[in-house]
Amino acid sequence: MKLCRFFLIFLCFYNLETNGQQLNDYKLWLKYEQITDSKLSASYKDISSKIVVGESTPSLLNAKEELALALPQMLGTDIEFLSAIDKGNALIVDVYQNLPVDLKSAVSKEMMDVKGDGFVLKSVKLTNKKVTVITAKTDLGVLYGTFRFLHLMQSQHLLDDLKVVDNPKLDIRMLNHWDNLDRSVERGYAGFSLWNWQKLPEYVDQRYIDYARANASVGINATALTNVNANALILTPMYLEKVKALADIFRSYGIKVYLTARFSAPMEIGGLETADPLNAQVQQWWKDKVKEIYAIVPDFGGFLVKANSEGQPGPQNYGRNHVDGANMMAEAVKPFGGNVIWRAFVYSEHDDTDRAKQAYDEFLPYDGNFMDNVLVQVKNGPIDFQPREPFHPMFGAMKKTPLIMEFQITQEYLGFSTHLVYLPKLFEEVLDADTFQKGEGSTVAKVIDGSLYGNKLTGMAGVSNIGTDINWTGHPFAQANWYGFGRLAWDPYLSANTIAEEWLRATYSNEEEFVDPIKEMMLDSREAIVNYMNPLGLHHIFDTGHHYGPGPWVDNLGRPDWNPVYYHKADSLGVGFDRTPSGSNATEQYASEIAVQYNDPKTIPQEYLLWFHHLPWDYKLENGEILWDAIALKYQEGVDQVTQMIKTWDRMKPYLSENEYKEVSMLLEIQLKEAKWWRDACLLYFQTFSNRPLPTGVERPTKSLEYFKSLKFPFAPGIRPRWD
Ligand code: BDP
Repeated sequence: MKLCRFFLIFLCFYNLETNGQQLNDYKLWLKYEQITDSKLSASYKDISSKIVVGESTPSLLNAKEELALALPQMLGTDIEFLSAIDKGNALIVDVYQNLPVDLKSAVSKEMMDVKGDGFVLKSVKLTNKKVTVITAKTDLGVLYGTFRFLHLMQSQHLLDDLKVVDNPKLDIRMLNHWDNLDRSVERGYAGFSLWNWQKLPEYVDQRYIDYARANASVGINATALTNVNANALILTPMYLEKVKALADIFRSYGIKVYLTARFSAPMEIGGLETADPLNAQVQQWWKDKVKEIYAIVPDFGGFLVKANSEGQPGPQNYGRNHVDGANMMAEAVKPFGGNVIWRAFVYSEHDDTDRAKQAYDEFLPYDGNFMDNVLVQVKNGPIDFQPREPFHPMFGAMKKTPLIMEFQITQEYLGFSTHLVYLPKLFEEVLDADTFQKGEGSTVAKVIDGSLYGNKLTGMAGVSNIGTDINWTGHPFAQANWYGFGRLAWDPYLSANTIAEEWLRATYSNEEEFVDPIKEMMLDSREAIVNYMNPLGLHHIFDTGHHYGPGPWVDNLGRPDWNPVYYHKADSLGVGFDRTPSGSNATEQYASEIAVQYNDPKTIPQEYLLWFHHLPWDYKLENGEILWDAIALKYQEGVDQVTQMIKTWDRMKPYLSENEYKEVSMLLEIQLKEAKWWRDACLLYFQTFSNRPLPTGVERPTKSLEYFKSLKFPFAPGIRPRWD
């Protein structure tokens, strides 16, 4: 029976391979291609052809299945599963407590450093044989260790003398799916939602299993299935049965399911007249609902809540506050060990304070008042997932509340799934940023891993970029953003460089001549998009609603803070948002070390210049350029960087299959076209204020500003559905 399952999985992958590049992309970074280096292959065979795997739990069985899938492909030979170590070398894969005594003592020292679902990989010499041990305190740890072991093989590390101890540094490592029940995905650019609600619970798509495998392979252990702009129906019995089916699949891969809770659910599906969090009936409704959920999904993670934000209902509708709302739900899930993740993405149309300041102003007074199973989820920057933002000032300032980082993996403001942009570079920049809130070295990473203030609950969330596209993420390189998010959620101190290399080796090739230049290309790609979209601290100048393409001229939306003109404030005198004490004074929300540096246009890092300053068009930058020229040259630089990416990719043809080459090559051409569109549209528009010529070196636009303004995209993907 088991063999049969292995065979089916194998067959499934085999078939995919015969069906073209997209199908090969389906396998993500788990391609397990044959090792061609004969020495390495011989050494791998030596240590991993005979395997003993503990079979006591479903997670261990998953580890076994993964080995059964991966090793024959990589080694080009059969492997043998044994029930115990015999005379020869062996790979042993089991929880520590089940290891034979001699192996236990051989790894006991390393095991002392293992925490939670961390693991040990170790080569152990026993008389006349070598045993490679993959072990952990938990079965999930063993599964994580197995994936890491296979990854080391895929990336051709020597495994003869293994000694790895690795622990997850954050507790909750979660994807947030902005998936609607009609299977549209808000800000989704890779097809429809993976969750086929209509066919669930009976029909279990192989995709659910492969999704879980991919997540587990990088340590992602939680998923919020539904959009933060929530539909209360997900909490009804019919949908909960479907949620259960998914949770049952994900469980053995260590993935807990969370749901988004619509605050008004007690009224919409509970028949109550209010959703006031201080109302006893409402409180009881949530308690009963939670009890019902846990009876169906015993390891339910908890609720993710967007309340009183962009029109979503919340406690403020009843004159209550975020603490009242979050604690009411936290009280309900507490007896079951659940969490409430309460989002801090709030800004109000009735408040004319700088939008960048509002979340901090609203949440800081509540610090210390949330229950201990509440985490406040904060976006990486104070506005909204822009190509570059300074880190959110709540990080470091909110000392008594665990903050969970929210990154956006889906590229709402970064070229959808058409542009090659390697996001771990952006994530790393935020995680490494120094908040100075407890002296130098108080990085954002230390805030979210709990080490700065000793918070007990920790986590990182990423808004998913996954959909039904065969290659999962639309752009093959967007897979690296899913991968990289997972790796950083596991260890926020990893470098974007290391992660790019890991991903490239597992996904494409181990040839240095390929890995090195393509890694450079990935690492540069984030700066390229900043340059051709939002250079020097410009932000939120996207076209209305869909955020596809430039719209710096937009000034007609209902709320001032939805209009690009609110953010760039271009006029005949200059451009930029004054957030210093002479303006909105947003800098006061940062530690004084930062405020002092940012308040002065001479000392602020140039990449944040126009985020914090309104400066004259002829303001002289350190390099002698005037601001207008610098903006124009940055736009041009972005376009040039994409041209360079195309050249680099072209040089890589010998290392790629025809299809591999072609799919990225076509996407890069679109990226170049759109980079030029951004450059020309933005420069023509800003030129109406600067009244200056384009500096030498900047290509002249071939279309007029009117042309760019006339472009309309009513069917751009990912638009928020009308019903919410
Ligand atoms: C913005 C998106 C919007 C989301 C919102 C959020 O444009 O679709 O609903 O964030 O995070 O980035 O709640």
